[in-house]
Amino acid sequence: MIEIVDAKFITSAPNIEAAPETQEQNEVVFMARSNVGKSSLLNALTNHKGLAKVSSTPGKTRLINYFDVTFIDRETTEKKIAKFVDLPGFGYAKVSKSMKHEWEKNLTDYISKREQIKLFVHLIDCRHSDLEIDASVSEFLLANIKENQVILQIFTKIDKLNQKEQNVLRQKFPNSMMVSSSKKKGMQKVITTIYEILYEEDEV
Ligand SMILES: Nc1nc2c(ncn2[C@@H]2O[C@H](COP(=O)(O)OP(=O)(O)O)[C@@H](O)[C@H]2O)c(=O)[nH]1
Ligand SMILES: [Mg+2]
Repeated sequence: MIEIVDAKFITSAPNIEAAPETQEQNEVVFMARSNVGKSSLLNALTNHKGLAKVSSTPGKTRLINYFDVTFIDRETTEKKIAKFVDLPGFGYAKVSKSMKHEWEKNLTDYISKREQIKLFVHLIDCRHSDLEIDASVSEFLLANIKENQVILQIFTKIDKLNQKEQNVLRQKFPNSMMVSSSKKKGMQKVITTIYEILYEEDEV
């Protein structure tokens, strides 16, 4: 079994130029519209309540936040380090137009140019699976992704859907995952999947 045994905040950066200079391609980038549950998921995955501050004010965080995360394989007791990157929420309305532009450029720059990224985790609120903004994010990712990078789509707040609604969503998006951070559902599967994408690519 794969577990996350340690997670700690490293630093924040306003843009790609200020991002940490690292060698490995071990960044897992979490991206979502504001309020989709990104901070809650980061906290739940790392079992660390205050890691990413769960903010009630949409779009409050405008910095790229870095966390060092330690995985352990319980069978071999081998540990591996990754960086979880909390990108600012997109589609945030309460800023001026010019600021919004500047800010979106920072995000798109980061996504398209940061070579340390291995995995893009795109979070979508399960109750709003057809929003234009998420479609354009998916499109942008597909257009800009490099050969050895991976996209993982995860629906959040799955506790808000009944079983039938969950099944419909699962059929519609068979390659996506579903989680509930508040009910701690789907965490193990997400952790294992991230681990496999980061470290077991050669064995597939
Ligand atoms: N029902 C439910 N609510 C959630 C879940 N995850 C987050 N929330 C709530 O959604 C709101 C936004 O969560 P947050 O993690 O701050 O979203 P972020 O803006 O994407 O970082 C908060 O009120 C959370 O309590 C979940 O799995 N289920
Ligand atoms: Mg947040």
